This record gives sequence, C-alpha cells and structure tokens, in this order.
Amino acid sequence: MTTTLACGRHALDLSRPRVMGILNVTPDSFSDGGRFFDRERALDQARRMLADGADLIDVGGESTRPGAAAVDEADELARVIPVIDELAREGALVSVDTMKPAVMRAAVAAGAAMINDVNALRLPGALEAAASTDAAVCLMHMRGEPRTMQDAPAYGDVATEVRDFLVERAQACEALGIARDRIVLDPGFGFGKTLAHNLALLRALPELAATGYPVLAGLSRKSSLGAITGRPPGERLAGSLAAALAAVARGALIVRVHDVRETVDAIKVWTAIGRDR
Ligand code: 9MG
Repeated sequence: MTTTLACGRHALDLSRPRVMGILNVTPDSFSDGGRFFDRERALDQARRMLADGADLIDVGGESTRPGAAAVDEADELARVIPVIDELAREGALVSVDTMKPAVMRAAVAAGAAMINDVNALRLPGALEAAASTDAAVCLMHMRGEPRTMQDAPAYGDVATEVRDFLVERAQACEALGIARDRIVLDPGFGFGKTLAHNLALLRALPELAATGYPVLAGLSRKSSLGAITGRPPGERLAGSLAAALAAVARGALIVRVHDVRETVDAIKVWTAIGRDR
C-alpha cells in the first residue's frame, strides 16, 4: 500500500518511513533542558534537523512531559507562531504540537501543515478548528492529562483499547469533513502507560497499522528507554534508535525523534536491507 498524507500545500509520500524532528520551544522541555527556548536558536536547530534529513518539524510551545504545568494560550502563541511562520516561509513541512483550538488555527494560518494533538482533538472546539483547515492531523492516545497521566495507569487489553479509541477519534474527524488521507494515528508511548503497556503497544503496532491509517510512533529518549537501559534522557540515543527501528519494522510510517541524523541513517540501512527480501 502506498500512502500519501495530504498536509495543506504539501503531500507527504509515505512509501518509505519518514522522520519528524522535535522542536520544543519551551523553557522546560524534558530532554534538552529547554536549550531551544530562544527563537533564533530554535530556528537554527530546526534548519539543522532539516539538513540532516528530517521530513517535517514538530514545533511545540507547551511541554507534555509527565507532570508538566499547563501554558496559557497567549504564551503558547508567542512561542510557536514566529517559529512556524519562518520555517514555513523557508519551505519546510511544519507540524504544530498543540491541544488548543486557537493555537491550531493560528499555526495553520502561519503555515503549519499538520496538527499534532496529544489529546486527539478532544478539547471543545478542537475538532472544528482542525476541520476548518486543510492540515493533516495526528491523533494521539493519552490516558488522563500530562500533569497526572502516570498516576497508576491501568488497562484491560492496552493495544485493543488504544486502537479502538484512535479509530473512534478518526471517525469523529471524518464525520466533520477531515478526509481520511489527512489522518495519522499514534498510540502515545509514555502517555498514561507503564513500561509493560508501552512494550505491548510496540509489539501490537502491526494491528494499529492494519486499520489503514498511517501510524506515527514517538519513543525518542522516553522514560521507558531509561527504565530499560538505566540511562538519563541525554544518553538514550542507542535505545531511541533501537525503538525507532522496531516501530518502523512493525509498520510505523513516521517516527518523531530528537536525533534526526542518526535516525535517518538507521532507517536508510534498515530500508536497504529490506529491499532484498
Ligand atoms: C508532543 N509529543 C510528545 N510525545 C509525542 C508522541 O509520542 N507522539 C506525538 N504525536 N506527539 C508527542
């Protein structure tokens, strides 16, 4: 199956796995210590990721790490809009990482071509905001909210519950006129999940891919990798590469990562090996 994701003025060919570079424009982002809060430094970091082979850049102004405090709309807009505007002007495919309808609308007006919502467009007005644009939408599963999501999450069958939730959200999007070729699903590794849940979701990724929607996986530097390796966020490159390849091998078509250059190389090698089969 060859899929093209319709993202505003861009069409993202998903006949091979794609890499989304993470750009946190926050003072408290969990794995880079907020180093890219400064606007010019954020833009330089984004340009470096694009030069390293990122296919799209995900710009976020509100940290979603466990326990993170909420950011008000005005602050989030002030952080992300100038960065999105400049990157879009330079021709980049830009995604906005937000839960807020007003930020979605402003980001797309500034040139964002994808809305990445860890809350799967559940805030009042979010579905309508996304539907009023021509951007792609990434619907992520999250149990609870970032502040409390790691407080004893529990599931019956995590893979089935996550898949059913995401398909239901995709259907809600389609009912409001968001075409199927604009929708991406994401199981939300680390968002209200234990290590065992994350591993079960990774193993079951082919079942999510079998829904026919493209799947995005975000495992880069996450605490599950720290739990397995005993390493802090800045030392999780090897674990992140292993996880990205495991996700791609199980059907993920987009991986969301901090370490673009290394991930692009790893996927190139993995793809070259697969071509002989
Ligand atoms: C913003 N953000 C943090 N982790 C993420 C993940 O795993 N997926 C998506 N779509 N967004 C994420």
